Amino acid sequence: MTIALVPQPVFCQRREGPGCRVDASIPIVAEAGTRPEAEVLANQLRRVFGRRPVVLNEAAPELVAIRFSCDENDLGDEGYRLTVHANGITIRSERPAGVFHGTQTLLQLLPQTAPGGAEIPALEIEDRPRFSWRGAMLDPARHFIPMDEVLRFIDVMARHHLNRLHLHLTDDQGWRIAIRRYPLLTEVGAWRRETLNSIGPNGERRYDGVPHGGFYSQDDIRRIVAWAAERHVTVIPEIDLPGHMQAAIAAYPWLGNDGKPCEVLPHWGVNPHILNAEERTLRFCEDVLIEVMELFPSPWIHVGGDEAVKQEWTASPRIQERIRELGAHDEHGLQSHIITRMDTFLTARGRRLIGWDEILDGGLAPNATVMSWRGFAGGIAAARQGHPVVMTPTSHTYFDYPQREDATPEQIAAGGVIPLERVYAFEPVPEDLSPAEATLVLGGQGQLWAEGIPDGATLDRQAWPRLCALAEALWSPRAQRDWNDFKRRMVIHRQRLTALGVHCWMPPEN
Ligand code: TNX
Repeated sequence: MTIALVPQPVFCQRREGPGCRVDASIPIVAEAGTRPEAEVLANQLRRVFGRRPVVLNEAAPELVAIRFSCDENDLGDEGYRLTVHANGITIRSERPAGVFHGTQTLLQLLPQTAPGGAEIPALEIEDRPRFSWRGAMLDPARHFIPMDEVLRFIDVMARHHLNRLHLHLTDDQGWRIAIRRYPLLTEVGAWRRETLNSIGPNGERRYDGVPHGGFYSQDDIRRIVAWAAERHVTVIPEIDLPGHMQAAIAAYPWLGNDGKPCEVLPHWGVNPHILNAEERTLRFCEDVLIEVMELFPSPWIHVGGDEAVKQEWTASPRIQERIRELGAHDEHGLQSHIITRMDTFLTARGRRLIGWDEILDGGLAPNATVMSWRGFAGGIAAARQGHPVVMTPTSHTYFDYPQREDATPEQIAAGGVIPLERVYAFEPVPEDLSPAEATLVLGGQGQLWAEGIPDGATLDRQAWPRLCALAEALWSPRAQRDWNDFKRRMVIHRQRLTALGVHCWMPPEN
């Protein structure tokens, strides 16, 4: 049997002697504290063996079993030691997250289906991540993503030790999270009349004439968060403000600058509508964040801050007066004032604000974490000011861009091609950072902006296998990265993805 793990563990060595035969009769013995991980593994093994192994709290030492323990002290929050020998399989860690990562590696050592059981060779793996933020971003705002797709996506993420799911829940084209206090956000804001589907020869926009929409109820959100938590994935919600808010302004025109009704936007691109800065509007943002915090236990709450076009603010006498009232100097100062107010609000409630790198403009809020998307420069600037950073540059992590050189000209125009090899070469820590500044780089994340992703199969082809390459860039030691070896492992790994129902795209030469 060829061992082909993605991401590549820190240390993996085969041992002399017989391996371990595993079938549905092998019990999982979960020490106190690891029962939830055992239940998830038992369910996943049901798919392999056709029958679910039993989960026990303890068992005689001579019983051949899959054993979990959490009493190591040198593996960090997420590390694990996985040993396979004739007498059984052990996964040891410091914490349940480590045990979970061990189970996901174990699944990669088994065939996708083996009703009669399978043999795993004797081996030893010791593993821990290089970065703590190994993320993916989904954009249900542009095209709604049904619940089962989100849950399945989390499963495949977890299989690669990815541990942060950023949900871009609101944008001009749709508001996707129910907020009790403002029901029109979803009654109105979750639905658009139609969607742009092409540009005509004279540059005219063509629409499909088909209404589009959907949203997650608060119960749906709780289900996503719980499903992710069982897989040690933290879900980071994003409420994008003060720009990218047209769906909310369509629902509540008093949030905007001209008070006139507008519609949920049916096309793409950077759009001039922006929130006003009245006290009532800032309270609206805080009210929304209160319900968001009730639903998402994540330490980080994302408030967007990107592409907030200031022309409505410049043109509005009322906003100019407001800038003076708040002592904000100019429009950038006003943006900074709004973000800093949200920062204070979140910090007082024990959370941390995170935003796109435009939150640097006009001065960074004191507790902010920055997602650096316009290259690495924003991340470097933030780290130099002592702020944590997640690297999300368009050059390596925009998986809405095509991955093949033969993409259509429109697709390429959207931002250029990002082939698998480029993702594999992604290095989140820029060389110009000092070692102390480098520790502020939490990791990186792949973005699946969904203007061009109308369904699950397209989502899969944009996401996979690039997220496999990203997972390895973020998990495995830098010195171990080896593109040719990765390509070889991917030939096998791709079959696993296919068996999981993932529409994985691979370059023709592979
Ligand atoms: C820029 S990245 C955006 C998104 C678009 C994306 C398309 C960022 C913070 N804003 O609104 O969907 O480009 O690639």
